[in-house]
Amino acid sequence: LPVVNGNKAETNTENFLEEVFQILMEHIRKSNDRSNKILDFHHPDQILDAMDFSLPQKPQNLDQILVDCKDALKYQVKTAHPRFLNQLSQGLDIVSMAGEWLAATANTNMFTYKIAPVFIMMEHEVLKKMREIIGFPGGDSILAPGGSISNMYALLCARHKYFPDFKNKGASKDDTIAIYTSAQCHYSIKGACATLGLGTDNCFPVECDAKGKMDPNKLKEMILRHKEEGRMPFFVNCTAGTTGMGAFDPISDIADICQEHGIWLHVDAAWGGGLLMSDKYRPSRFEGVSRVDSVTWNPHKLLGTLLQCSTFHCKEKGLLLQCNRMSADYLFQQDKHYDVSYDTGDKVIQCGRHNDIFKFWLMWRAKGTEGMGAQMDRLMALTRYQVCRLQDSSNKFHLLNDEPECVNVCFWYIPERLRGKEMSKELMQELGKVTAKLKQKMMMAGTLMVGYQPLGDLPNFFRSIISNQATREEDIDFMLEEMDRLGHDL
Ligand code: ABU
Repeated sequence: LPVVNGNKAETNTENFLEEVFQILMEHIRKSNDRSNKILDFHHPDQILDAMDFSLPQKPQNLDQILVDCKDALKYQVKTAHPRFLNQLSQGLDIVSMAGEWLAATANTNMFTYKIAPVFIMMEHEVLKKMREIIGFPGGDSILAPGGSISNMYALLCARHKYFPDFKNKGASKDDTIAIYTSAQCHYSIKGACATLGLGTDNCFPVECDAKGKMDPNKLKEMILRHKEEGRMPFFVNCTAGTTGMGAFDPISDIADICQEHGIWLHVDAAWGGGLLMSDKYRPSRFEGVSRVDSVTWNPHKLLGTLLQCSTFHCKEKGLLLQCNRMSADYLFQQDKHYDVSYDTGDKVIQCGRHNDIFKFWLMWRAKGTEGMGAQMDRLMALTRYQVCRLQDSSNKFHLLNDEPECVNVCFWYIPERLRGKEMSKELMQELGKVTAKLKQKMMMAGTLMVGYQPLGDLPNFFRSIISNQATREEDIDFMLEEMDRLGHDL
């Protein structure tokens, strides 16, 4: 900061940053104090009145800048609050946050070893370790801006492998291909088909069983039928942890089918990937994962690394570079004096790339692989507790999945007027309406946040997620009581 009022630049800088630090600490304290609200909800027009968003012609002084910082956090939803059960990403891992602060201070781009030597080596180490956990003996990986882009990389690699001309010639005969994914997969698979010119019409949803898992027999039938029709099936996406129910598709059975038909198999473990760290849950959730061609895994979800940290892993080394290389000669000169294979920038579709690794590396060092496994087991134990508590109150809550495979607990809240009735289509519709109304009451009360969604034929239901390490059994008890307090007369 510049010299102001005769104070040295260094003193001004330190004083300013210490004030910012106090604001950040206050937010952390408030987020972890259960007596505080999660949010103070304002409609968009109200928030425009409450805070000054204008961009002034003249500079504002630092006192105003500190007020701006305070206001930004004042109106922000406290996603680290132990009763924020709304999103897959939640909590505030303190070591990971320290890593994010450090990464911001280092402020480097991640495209070349030249300007990010330490962080590039860290990426190398972390991604190698993640591939080992998945079961890829070699291969290649990259960090991407979110799970949707990671999933797109999977389709990009598969497209390049099966249609190498596509990179140069574009979409010329795209009506003969076929891509498969479960009907309950993340929408990014279809999105990637649109973005990559593969066509959403060529992306076929495969039926799921009652638990939300892809039915391999249905997949097989579709592949055979499409082959007879002259299509070329080339990509199957398995979801390991669906966004709604948290279901895991049977990877091993699907790998058998893909192997028989020579189809690329991707596992979207953006959500459920954290369970790869658990000796208890990995075998049942990820049987066969080492056989697949690529994996998406987002540490910023179940593992609790700060947003964002999304990884993509490809079994075949060199493919990412082949399909994305543009050889920009101002960045990726091949005659540099160091090993240019550490210039990772040409493997990705971005140029500028944020340092998303340090916060994950630091967190992993602080917990160890064992610590992260234990954290996963604890989240699953909390999920079990939640299921039991909901079962104990079955007059007030109707569970949709008695044995969740991940930390997704799906249920309806039943207000007094609808208790004791036989479940029917009409009742479900009514409970779906209650769900949206109760969510509104929750938001206005600011004491609890639980997400809701419809799924297939099911009308709106609550989907409670616990991925915050700060959440305890008492918060689950609170959730049940608070929902009943707010919703009994709906
Ligand atoms: N698939 C991105 C995260 C969605 C969620 O938090 O519910």
